[in-house]
Amino acid sequence: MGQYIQWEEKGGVAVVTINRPAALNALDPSVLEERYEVMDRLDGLRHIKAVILTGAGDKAFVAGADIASMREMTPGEAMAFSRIGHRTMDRVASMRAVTIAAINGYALGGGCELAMACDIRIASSKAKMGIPEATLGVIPDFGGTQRLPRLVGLGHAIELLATGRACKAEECLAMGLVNRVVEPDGLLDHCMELAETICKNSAQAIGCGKQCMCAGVEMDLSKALELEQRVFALTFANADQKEGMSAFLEKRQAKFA
Ligand code: CO8
Repeated sequence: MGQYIQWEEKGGVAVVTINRPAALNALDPSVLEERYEVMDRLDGLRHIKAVILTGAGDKAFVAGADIASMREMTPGEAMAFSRIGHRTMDRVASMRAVTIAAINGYALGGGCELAMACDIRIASSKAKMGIPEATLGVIPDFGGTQRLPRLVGLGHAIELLATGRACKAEECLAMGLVNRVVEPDGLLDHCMELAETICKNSAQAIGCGKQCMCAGVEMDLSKALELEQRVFALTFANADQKEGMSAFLEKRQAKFA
């Protein structure tokens, strides 16, 4: 167990918790490095099919990058910090397993960016999300200027950037920033049920589909459709294709690797 990032495994699901509640789980370089190491390690564990990310305490998922450690930074130090942040967010975004952000409270700045690097976002009704960097004289820099408009469109993204306001969970749902809003007490159970459903399906197929979607949205449509055809054909080289289709025809539950 690290100092700030703790994780436990339940079946094929890893639950990873940022544990720095006194600073509302703010991300300083040590927290980011630890987060990178844990995600990298989990990516090497083939039996882990879903990863739930959450924050310790009942107040915050992550209240952003650590403002105290940034205040006196020079531009060069800010660049070094930015690199650590991007490396960590990219590590989360490129996980083989499906990643689920269980947003249990404030997800601001770097916290909102961490949630956006995940595949799926489930918010507690108490969650608040936003990018308040303009109130601090900086811009979002853990992927926020790129992932937010891709998720919610430029209009909502620029409004959130310019006002710096934190949106309630229902508003986040309406703009497509989160997949679902659930009661705070049921948040982790809900995410676990979702993860268990994911674990029943073919991890190979999900991985292939995720790659097509993530790469495809950055390509022109005709190239993306070609990619889909090639990856579809390749799934027939996987044992999971034989098992999944045989199980259906034999009227039994599929047992995927
Ligand atoms: N950094 C450091 N400490 C923090 C942070 C943070 N982001 N957020 C909260 N804390 C600390 C507070 O300082 C406080 O510490 P202490 O008890 O020692 O005074 C403790 O957490 C509790 O916080 P509050 O007393 O403020 O709790 P409130 O309930 O009154 O308010 C809020 C909760 C609204 C979440 C409030 O804490 C807040 O506004 N926090 C800052 C949110 C923010 O601005 N986040 C964005 C940070 S910038 C960023 O993420 C940029 C990412 C790109 C980085 C680029 C790298 C180069």
